[in-house]
Amino acid sequence: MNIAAQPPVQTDQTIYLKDYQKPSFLVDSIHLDIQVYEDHTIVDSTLVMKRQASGSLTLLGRDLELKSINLNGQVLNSDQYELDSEQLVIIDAPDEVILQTQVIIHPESNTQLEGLYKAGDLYVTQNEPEGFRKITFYPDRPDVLSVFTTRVEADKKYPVLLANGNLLETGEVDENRHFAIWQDPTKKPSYLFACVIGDLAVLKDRYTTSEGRDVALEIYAVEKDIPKCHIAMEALKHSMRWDEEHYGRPYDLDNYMIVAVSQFNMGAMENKGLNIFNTSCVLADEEYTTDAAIMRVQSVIAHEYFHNWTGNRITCRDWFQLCLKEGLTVFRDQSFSEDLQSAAVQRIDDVAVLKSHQFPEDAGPLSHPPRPDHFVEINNFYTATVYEKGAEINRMMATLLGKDKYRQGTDEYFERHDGQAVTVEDWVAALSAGSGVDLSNFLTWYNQPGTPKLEVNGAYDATAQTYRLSFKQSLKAHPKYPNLKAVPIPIALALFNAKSGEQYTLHSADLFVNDVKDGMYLFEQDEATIEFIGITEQPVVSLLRNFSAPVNLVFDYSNDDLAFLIQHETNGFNQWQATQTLLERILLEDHKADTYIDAIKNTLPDLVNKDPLLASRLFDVPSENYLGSRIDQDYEPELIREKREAVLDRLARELGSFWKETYLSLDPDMQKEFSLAMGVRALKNIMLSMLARQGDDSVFDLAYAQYQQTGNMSERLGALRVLVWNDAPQAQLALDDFYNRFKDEALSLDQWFTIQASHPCATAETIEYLTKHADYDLGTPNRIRSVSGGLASNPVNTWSFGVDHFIELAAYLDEKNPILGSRLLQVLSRWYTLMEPQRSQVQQALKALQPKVKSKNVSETLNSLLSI
Ligand code: B3K
Ligand code: ZN
Repeated sequence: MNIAAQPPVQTDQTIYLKDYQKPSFLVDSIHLDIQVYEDHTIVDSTLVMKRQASGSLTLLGRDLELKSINLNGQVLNSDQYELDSEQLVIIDAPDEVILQTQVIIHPESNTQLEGLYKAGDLYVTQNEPEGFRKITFYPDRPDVLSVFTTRVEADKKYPVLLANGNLLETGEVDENRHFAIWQDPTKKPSYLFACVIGDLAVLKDRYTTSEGRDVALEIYAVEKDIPKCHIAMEALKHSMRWDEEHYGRPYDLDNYMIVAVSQFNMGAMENKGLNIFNTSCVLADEEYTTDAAIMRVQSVIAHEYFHNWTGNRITCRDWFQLCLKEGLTVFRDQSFSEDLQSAAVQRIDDVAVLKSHQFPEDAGPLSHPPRPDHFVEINNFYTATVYEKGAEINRMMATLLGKDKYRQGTDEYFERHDGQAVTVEDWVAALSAGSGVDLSNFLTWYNQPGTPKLEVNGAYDATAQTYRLSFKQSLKAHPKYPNLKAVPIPIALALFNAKSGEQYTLHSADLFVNDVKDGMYLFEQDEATIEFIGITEQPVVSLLRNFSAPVNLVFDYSNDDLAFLIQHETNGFNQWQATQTLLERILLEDHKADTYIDAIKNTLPDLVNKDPLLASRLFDVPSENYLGSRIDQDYEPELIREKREAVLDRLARELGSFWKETYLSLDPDMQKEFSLAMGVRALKNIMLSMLARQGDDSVFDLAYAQYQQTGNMSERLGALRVLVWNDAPQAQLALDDFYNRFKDEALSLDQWFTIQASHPCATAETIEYLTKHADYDLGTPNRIRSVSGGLASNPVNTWSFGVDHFIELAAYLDEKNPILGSRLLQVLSRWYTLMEPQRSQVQQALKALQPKVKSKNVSETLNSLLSI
């Protein structure tokens, strides 16, 4: 039997949250038998199912060649089921069903990196959100949980055969082929199924949980990369301990495996007991990867591990609830990372990502609530809004509750819902019940798009010695989401005595009954006012300390107030925020740079020695992309570049000999902790680029010496960047040297591509040279991103020759890898803010792409981009 699937009848492809229905059948168990051959793979499956609601028995399947189908022991005739390219519907299914199917799939030609695919010589899976239906027919939705038993069979040239759970049996089929049988005792949804078949080496360790369970830890990678897996292994053990200590959650299986894959669409995947990772998120080594990459590895290892409880044991009822697991797990990994380095710097880095990615997303055509109420392609909703804004909502609730009540709330969530597929409402209800604090108002945050504008006014009455703050919140109207409501906004604040620099102890006036406890005010209405008494001198207010809510703050600070905060604020995050606010005024509103320069001069030289990591962030000047995202019309990227360059040049000039003296005095090897050494390395690289701005050519000798003498990738790359971006005489020599040193190290070589693609003066020819290079590979997302991401970091280039690059790439990837194609197209999402004629030119180019695209992924993104 060989049955060709018919295309489904085309209807509106939008799926709505309001249409959610319970699955009509549950799956008690699934037995999978996956036999891999070079030119095809055979998948046999046996599903034991029971009816739980009325409705047809529908199994989802895509790109499957159905070879046989058998229900309760009887072969089914073609009039007993309906098959199209998306699903298999069994007509008149009884209430208890044992369904056996055999299908043929083609991982060897699967370029979409979804389902089972071959990456080099390695077979791996990626099933979240809807990849499992490309492996076998199944009710592939997260609220169908089942016990999986998996037999994997392959040629012996693939010695490693992995699947989720415990290894039950291994054996030979014949002299060339072998098999392994795995069983996962925990019920799980199909998106968490994984298997891996290949020739890999392994790093092993063990961990004993707080319950005394002895867990075998294994990280699989190609042999030469095993030495780069130690940092990930340490991070894994650290995460396991951290989750026990902070959330009371021990690990539940006897093994935990991680596999490193070089061709992967995103960072990593939390498959139960068998995580699959992009090499970029598991391999970490000072010689080959940067400090930022090392920090990312640790946070992604933690993130995927934390999913074991927030995502796997308690999963999502449907994909609209994605932020339930992602928002919470990001908040958990951010908290973990705050313990690894300075908490203030971690917060700065997390907020910088939020403001540069999520805020613009939420202000443009791709805006959606953290929990959207409709989608066409769920893969398009793994967004900064779902992840980062989702994390902020959890952070706000956790901050408001405080440590103990938050823990009571999360304990209640795990107690109530372990083993279930739940909703955002379930989470907020459990957190409220456990803590005894009603948090139901926070649901509004999940259901509305847009970044709230928080307008605050301050008035000091010297005679009465009072300081009054008035608050107002508003949201931009959204065509698809009317009825926007006020949200609860926790505002952490402090008042400083402008004369002495001392912080006031806060007292609310009786007149206004307000709860400002521990420097936190919860603003829940459209408008409100609070007043403080006993304010003896003009105060400077510091608002949204630690970025206590994801809002756009509008407060009429004077530049002197901001300079004051740079110098006196004790909250490192708000100290950084003051530098950024001041710089935004200089760069976007043409304020003079003098106050900023003076504040930096007064603060930074001291801080460089006291807290090098924080000091390195206080030198941040908002990126051209971020500044562009603050402009809603007539945006001219060149103008922003000019202004930004002018401020940086001035900073370079005004601090004179400070740069060189500090550069020569800093030594990362003298630091006791990794995070301090990381700060010193970041500072040294800043100093180098400032020296280059000073026009002193001897900087290139310093940079070249740093490049050659170091064994550390952050130092080597920092130096290389200064040489290449300044077209130094040594630039080509260093680039060639870098290539020769690292040509067999894919992640390092990615950096070689990025540094050239992100050259501020890169041209269409630069990009052509890189994309035609022998090492460029359209089958490896990391390599594509190394060029496209580098190009995208320069808006001047992106909006000129970059437009064709992104449009051509989206057209190519539409068929080959639509998840990535859709993602890369989003780089053009702010086209409508450009000054004419650029605006119309990009619009025309996007419109011309419309008739060419076929995938739901790319077409949904393109339609949204053009709908503004
Ligand atoms: N849950 C996965 C993301 C899957 C993305 C599918 N397009 C990784 C993570 O967030 O942990
Ligand atoms: Zn996640």
